[in-house]
Parts: sequence; C-alpha cells; structure tokens
Amino acid sequence: MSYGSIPLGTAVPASLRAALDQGALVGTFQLIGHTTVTEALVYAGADAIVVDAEHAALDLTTIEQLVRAGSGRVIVRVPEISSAISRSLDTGAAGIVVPHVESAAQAVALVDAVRFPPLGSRGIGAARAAQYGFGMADYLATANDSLLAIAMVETREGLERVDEIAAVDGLDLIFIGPTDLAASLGTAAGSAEHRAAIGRIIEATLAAGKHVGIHCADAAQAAEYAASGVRLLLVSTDVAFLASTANTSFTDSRR
Ligand code: 3PY
Ligand code: MG
Repeated sequence: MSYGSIPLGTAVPASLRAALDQGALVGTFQLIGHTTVTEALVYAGADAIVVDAEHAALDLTTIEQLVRAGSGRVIVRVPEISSAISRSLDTGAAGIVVPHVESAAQAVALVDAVRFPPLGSRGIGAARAAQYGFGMADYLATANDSLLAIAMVETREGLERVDEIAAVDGLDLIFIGPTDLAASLGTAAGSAEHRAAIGRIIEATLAAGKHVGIHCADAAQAAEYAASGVRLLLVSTDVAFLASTANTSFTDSRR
C-alpha cells in the first residue's frame, strides 16, 4: 500500500439504503471480530461491510463494537430469522441480511422483523441505535426508510421462487450467495448452469424493481456484475484479503 494524506471512505453515509438508490456500493464481509479490521476497511474505502454472524464466531457484544467502528456502514448477516434481527439493529446496524431465503413467506417475516409498526413488528427499545432513548423520536421517524432488509437467494428452492421473493413489499435487495447456490444446484461455481442461475436471479430481481447484490471472488468479477446492474458488490472477505496477501508475500519472498 502507499501512504496518503487524503482519508478515503471516511464520510459517514446518511443511509446505505439511500446510497444504493444512487449507485453501486462496494465492500466486503467481515469475519474477524475486531474493531481495527472494521476501521481499516472503512479507511480502505469500503462503502458497506457485512459482519458475518452466520459463519463467524461473533457475539452480540462484539457486533455492537464493529457497528460502532463502522460509522454507518455495517450491515449484519444473522444466521436466521430470529430475535438476532432486532438485537443487531438495536446496536445501530444499517441493515440485515438473512441467508437461505426460499419463499415469499420467509421474506415477509424478514421485512416484518426489520420494520417498526405499522410496516412490521420490530420492538422499540432505548438501545444504541436510538442513542439510548435520547434520539428515539428521530430514530423511529427514519428507521423504516433507512434500514436495509436483504434476503439471500442461494438455493435451488430460492431460485425457483425468486419471482415471489422479489415481489415482497419492503424487501430492498436480493443478495446472491454463489457458493451455496452452486452446492445446492449440484454444479461447479462458474459452470454454465451456475451462471444461468445467477443471471436469472439478477434479471428477476431487477424486473421486480429491487436491488441485487452478490458475493464476488475478486475485483474483475465485481466489475462484470456491476455491468449487469448489480448494486451491492461484496468482494472477498477480511480473512481472505489477509490470508491471500500474506500468502503471496511469503511465497514471493522465498523466490
Ligand atoms: C455464499 O456464496 O453462499 C454466500 O453465502 C456468500 O457469502
Ligand atoms: Mg451462503
């Protein structure tokens, strides 16, 4: 890396949901439970960081620290539709990702858990998101419009029902999980069947007037998906960035 005098990616976004309406957001998944990683990713220019509580050993106390460090850029991937949604949002997260959504009913339940009445049934609490009560009026007035409700489609069942999932009111974005999708289809990532399935999800989601996102292996793949209208481009993961850069450096140093 080079040292610079202009801090990149440090302006606090008013709302990631509003930013998505303006153009593509680039970021990554965070699995390492330390605020230094979140801050480094923000300074590196991440528009959005999805903290991965589906696959990483992250408890809610850690998630709150990462949200705090992420200055409005942190979305939480919860393991499933449960109280983890409201608890994560109460930390001040900018949105929720639910993996393995396979029906409209599940997408409806996701939206219901993310939105306050009358759009949903999220409970009201004087938590960090509402500045411990001091910012409650403002939070209640803006949360339903600013928080992102994201459903992952990453199985054969989800693919088959993508039209009904994408039609669910209040759902902002369908995020594609290419690895699980390949496994569920019983095909290799990058195969013609896999590519067609991804294309079908992108097309159906855009046709429903929703945004679409995808996990990308690298920048070249992200650029390719951006050209197809994909708006949330999560490239690699924090661990993979660390491991691959370290591995390349170690290997090159032994030459
Ligand atoms: C997948 O590819 O299955 C994902 O969940 C992306 O992280
Ligand atoms: Mg997955």
